[in-house]
Amino acid sequence: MKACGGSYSPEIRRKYFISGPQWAAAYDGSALFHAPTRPPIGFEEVIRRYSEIGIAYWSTHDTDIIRAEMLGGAEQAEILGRVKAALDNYGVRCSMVTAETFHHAVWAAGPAAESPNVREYAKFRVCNNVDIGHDLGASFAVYWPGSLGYFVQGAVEETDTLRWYAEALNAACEHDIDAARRLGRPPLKHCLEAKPFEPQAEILLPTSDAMLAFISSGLLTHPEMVGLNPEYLHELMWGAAPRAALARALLAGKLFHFDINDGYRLKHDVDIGIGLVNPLDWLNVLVLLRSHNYTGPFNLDFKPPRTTSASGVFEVSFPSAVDRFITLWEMAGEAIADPVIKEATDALKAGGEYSGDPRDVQALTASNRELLTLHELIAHRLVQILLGLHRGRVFSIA
Ligand code: XLS
Ligand code: MG
Ligand code: MG
Repeated sequence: MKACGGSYSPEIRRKYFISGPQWAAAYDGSALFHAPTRPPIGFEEVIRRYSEIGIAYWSTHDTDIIRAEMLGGAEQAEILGRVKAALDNYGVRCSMVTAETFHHAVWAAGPAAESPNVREYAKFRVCNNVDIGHDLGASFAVYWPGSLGYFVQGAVEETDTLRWYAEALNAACEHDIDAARRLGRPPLKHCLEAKPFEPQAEILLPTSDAMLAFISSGLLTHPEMVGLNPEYLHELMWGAAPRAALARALLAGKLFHFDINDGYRLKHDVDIGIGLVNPLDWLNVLVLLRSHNYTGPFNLDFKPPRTTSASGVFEVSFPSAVDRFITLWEMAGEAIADPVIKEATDALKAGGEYSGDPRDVQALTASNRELLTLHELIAHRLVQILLGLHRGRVFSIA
């Protein structure tokens, strides 16, 4: 890392609303066909290492820190006490909590299963998650309904399942309204996170757009409390342009939280660190978010590769991901202020000079013909900014 250079100090890193998930640092390398490659690690160590790196915020699933059997009991209070002590001790803040409704065997038929008892349990879990969030000082609750779907067709009735899922979210929002009032805190921002496939074969809310429709379907009692936590790769996985998906969320006023990572189109959820696969697309995503004053968290929801060692997770994975984010964010600022891009964009917006018959299609086309070459010029300029060519970086050719 020293030889690579270009890293930012922890003080600089702390200026950004970047959060490190408990589960990302604790990912041991296991997968369907893969045994773990790293030993387990607890929250105290993760919070300490995040603090050293300069990751100012921490996020967690309920079951990342509290075993399912202990949730809501005396052990929960004891563990949360230790979490708060670690956060205080290392100067890290909890930004987001999320209820795990996909891993445990109880969710075999999902959080909105046919069984009323399982659905009651799901309500307990999301309400308890709200309590954990307030206790830890979080501002966001995330819901990833990855188990809301099926493997085999015909047994699951989609409209019932979606109604039942809405009931759990309604319970969480109503519980939150009471909790917030009681505690004198603002209610949490409740964020839905879509993924098009995995772990179910077919998912009932597979994209951020499907979730926007669900939020305004009339099924939610508090749609104003519910927004999105898009994940960069989850949009790419179904073949979307992540930037366009984010733009639709921005227009709806629902871009609350953002999971950042990278990967490949139409593949499984490889959760690679931000900017290692699609740095140009990432630059463009951040140009959009900066221009629209997005102020929510950037949550490092990636998985340190199985080839990275336990110390490499904190020596390489996290600091390098944070630093690529900061560099791309600052480059996005450069792109927004770039005089060439600005002049080209202004010219495009002014349109070709033409004052003849407004329905003369030939003349209208001709008046914009030269101007539209600027699209490609802008794209070239963005690549120049990404590669440093705009600052005079050149290669001498023998
Ligand atoms: C899984 C999701 C998950 C959520 C939180 O693919 O990204 O990690 O972000 O449950
Ligand atoms: Mg995620
Ligand atoms: Mg993912």
